[in-house]
Amino acid sequence: MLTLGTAGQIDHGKSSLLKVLTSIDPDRLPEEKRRGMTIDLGFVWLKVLSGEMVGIVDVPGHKQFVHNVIPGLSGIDAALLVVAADDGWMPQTEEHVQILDLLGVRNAVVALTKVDLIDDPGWLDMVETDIGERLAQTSLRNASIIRVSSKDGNGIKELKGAIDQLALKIAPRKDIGKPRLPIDRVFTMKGSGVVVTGTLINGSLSSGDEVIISPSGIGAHIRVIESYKQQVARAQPGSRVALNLAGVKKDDLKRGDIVLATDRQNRTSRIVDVEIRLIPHESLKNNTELVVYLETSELLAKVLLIGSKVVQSTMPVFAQLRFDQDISPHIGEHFILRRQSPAVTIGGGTILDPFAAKYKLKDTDRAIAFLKGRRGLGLEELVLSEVAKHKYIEREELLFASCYSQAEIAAFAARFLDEGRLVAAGSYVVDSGYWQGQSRKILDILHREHLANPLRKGLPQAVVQSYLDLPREIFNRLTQTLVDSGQLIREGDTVALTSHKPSLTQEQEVIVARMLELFAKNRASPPTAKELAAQIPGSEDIIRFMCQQNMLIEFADGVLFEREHYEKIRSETIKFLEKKGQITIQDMHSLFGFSRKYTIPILAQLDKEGVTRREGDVRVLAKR
Ligand SMILES: Nc1nc2c(ncn2[C@@H]2O[C@H](COP(=O)(O)OP(=O)(O)O)[C@@H](O)[C@H]2O)c(=O)[nH]1
Ligand SMILES: [Mg+2]
Repeated sequence: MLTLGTAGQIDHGKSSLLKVLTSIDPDRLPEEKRRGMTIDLGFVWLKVLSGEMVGIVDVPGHKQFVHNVIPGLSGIDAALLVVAADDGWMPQTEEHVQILDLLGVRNAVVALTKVDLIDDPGWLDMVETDIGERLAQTSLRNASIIRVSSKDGNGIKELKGAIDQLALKIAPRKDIGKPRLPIDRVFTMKGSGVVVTGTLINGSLSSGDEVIISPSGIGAHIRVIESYKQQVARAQPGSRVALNLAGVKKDDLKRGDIVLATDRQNRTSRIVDVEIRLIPHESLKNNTELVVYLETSELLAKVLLIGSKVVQSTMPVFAQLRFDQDISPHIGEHFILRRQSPAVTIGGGTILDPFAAKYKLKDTDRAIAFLKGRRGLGLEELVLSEVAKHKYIEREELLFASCYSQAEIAAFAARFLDEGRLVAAGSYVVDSGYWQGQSRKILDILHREHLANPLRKGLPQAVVQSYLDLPREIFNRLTQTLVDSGQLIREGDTVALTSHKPSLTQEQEVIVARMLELFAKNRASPPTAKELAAQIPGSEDIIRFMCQQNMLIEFADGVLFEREHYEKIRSETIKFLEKKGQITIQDMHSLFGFSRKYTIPILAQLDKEGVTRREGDVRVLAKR
């Protein structure tokens, strides 16, 4: 499936040529018939040698209608440039060729029309030479020139042959599974409702599909698809299609909107980083508002030059387009820049970052480095720079708005994961530099924590995570990696540096000795955490440390016991139970001298440990 577009000066015979080539009149509007000129886009089609259908978009050649030309030429595979033999190269030939060049159209055939009007073969040679020289500077430099007359049919067969050859040469449009139909016409048809037309790219659409209109996000249903006046179940990328849509009104749709297969494709943006190139003898000042033709839409945007104040040559420069409305842009899309008044084409460019942040002067170097890497649109650079830009990104989201399929993108990501240039963390891919930075940050946070609180075991993971602002999946993967590599230890939900050994200072050792003395002196009523805190400032950390070191054990309500003492109580309690079968709070009091304040937490602890079991007011041995 292939789409051609005509180009060239008004009255050079574009529409007549298509009529002879295809037997279809591309001029359909009553006004076009009356004035004998093309005003808006026309569409015809042709079967080529391979049996394939080739759609042809006919564009108006009058200067006044360039705003209709560009939407027609964006999305074409090849150009049919028409130059009248009597006039030769004219201003609109020039402007259309510039547009084709800026849109990156490389395939073309030139029809030198109206040769029936010229008797002097020398003249024809001269015009051909002129055309060849002018095209030599453009993307159309390889186009062949065919002399034709729509009046007497001379050369039409040769032209058809050239189109056959072109169709064989051009690689079929890629199906990347993300169909886009930039709408170039909207109309209603009696009995079937709203119809939109355009050149389908990047994927296929089927009748019955639910679709999304961008940028509005309105949903619609494809009732019928026609391609070259034939009803088809499925339309292939590269073909001209007309969709009969249900569920939308004509007023909801306009040229420039895009039919997308999924809501996910409708990621909108207003700030886009691009590379632009001016046509010769044009200049552009920073912060100029221009008309941007992107796919089939006509938009206004402020153009901010990145790293320069003015452009005065045809050397490409980086820029930021700030649109006054939402668009759903794609990496690699071409666009045309025109002035508002006078309405002239001054250049064009390619989208390099569809979701850019507002450019600030201080970011210039970084922005230029980033865009330089992307200008070739190579997937390798795009993947790496995209992950670097986001630091981490969900795999599914990676370069979704690009001219590549998700499978192609995933294959590159997988390679970089293997090579360690990216890191996988759950559903995310993470830039390896960022990953290492975050690892260092975790180690640093813990290092500082251990310095500040040498007695503490470490920090709860949640606290460390709160310093980092990372998705849980990535944080968990990061800490796990640090644990696996032996840099971190994890106990419960606490993490610490492996090198960290909580230890006491000399003064703290004195405090510990004092505390142990208090425990030894008060066997039946050991001091609680609260009581210790009141007597000994700074005892909280020491108590926690002593618990961690198994010197103390803490029960409910801050009741503390020396570990050895508690273990003795436990074994004596078990002995008592083995003899008596049950134990009461009174028994505990007579055995150890404990008041309820101690007995209840101790019995609760024994229950918890599975030593005892409560039965009414008494404890019995738990069955083991
Ligand atoms: N003698 C002659 N006249 C032609 C030829 N092709 C087109 N014309 C005439 O040129 C005029 C403009 O043609 P049209 O196809 O509308 O040009 P367009 O503006 O480029 O689409 C019409 O009057 C056509 O009849 C040709 O090959 N020979
Ligand atoms: Mg015409």
